[in-house]
Amino acid sequence: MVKAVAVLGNSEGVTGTIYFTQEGDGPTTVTGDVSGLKPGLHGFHVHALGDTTNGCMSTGPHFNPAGKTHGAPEDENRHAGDLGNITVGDDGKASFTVVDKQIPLTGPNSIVGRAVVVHADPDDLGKGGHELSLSTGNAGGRVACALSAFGKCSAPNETLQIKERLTLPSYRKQTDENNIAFYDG
Ligand SMILES: [Cu+2]
Ligand SMILES: [Zn+2]
Repeated sequence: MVKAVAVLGNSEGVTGTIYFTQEGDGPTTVTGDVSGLKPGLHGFHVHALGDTTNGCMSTGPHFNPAGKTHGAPEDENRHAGDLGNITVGDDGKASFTVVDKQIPLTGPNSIVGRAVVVHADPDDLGKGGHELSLSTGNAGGRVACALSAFGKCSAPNETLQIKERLTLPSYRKQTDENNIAFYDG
C-alpha cells in the first residue's frame, strides 16, 4: 500500500487535507475534507507540476501524460488529472471520496510530487461549449492547491490509529532508525 497526502491552505481561509492510497496496481482512492469554500461545485484536478513558486498558477496545466483533451473522470477522453468536481455544502465544507485508475502513486505517471488544485467554479467536464471547456473545464481561478507527497495516513479516521502506534516503543525505534517517511501497510 502506497500512501500520499496533500495539505491545502490559502490566505483566504481555505484549509483541507487530501489522502491518497493505492494497493499494488489497483485504483487510487482519494479521500478529502476541505473547508472555507463557497457552496456549490468546484473543479478538482491534479495539475502537472509541483511548482508553487508563483502560487497555484505555476502548477501548470492538468496532468495529461496521454495527450488527451479535458473531460469527466468517467470519460475515455480525459486528462489523467481530471477528477471532476467536489461538492461544497452551505457550511463551506466538502467531504469526498474518489476512486480513480489514472492517478497512480508509483511509476512513470505517478501523481506524487504534483499539485492538487481546487478551483473557484464548477468544472463543466469538457461539455460546456466554452473556449476553455476542452482544456480546463472553464473551472475559473485556482482557489487552493497543495503538493501530494508521500505520507503515512490513508484517511482521517486512520490518523488516530497511527498516532497510537507511534507511541509503541518498538514502532518508534523502527521509525527513528530508518527515518521512515512512509511505510507499506
Ligand atoms: Cu485545475
Ligand atoms: Zn483536464
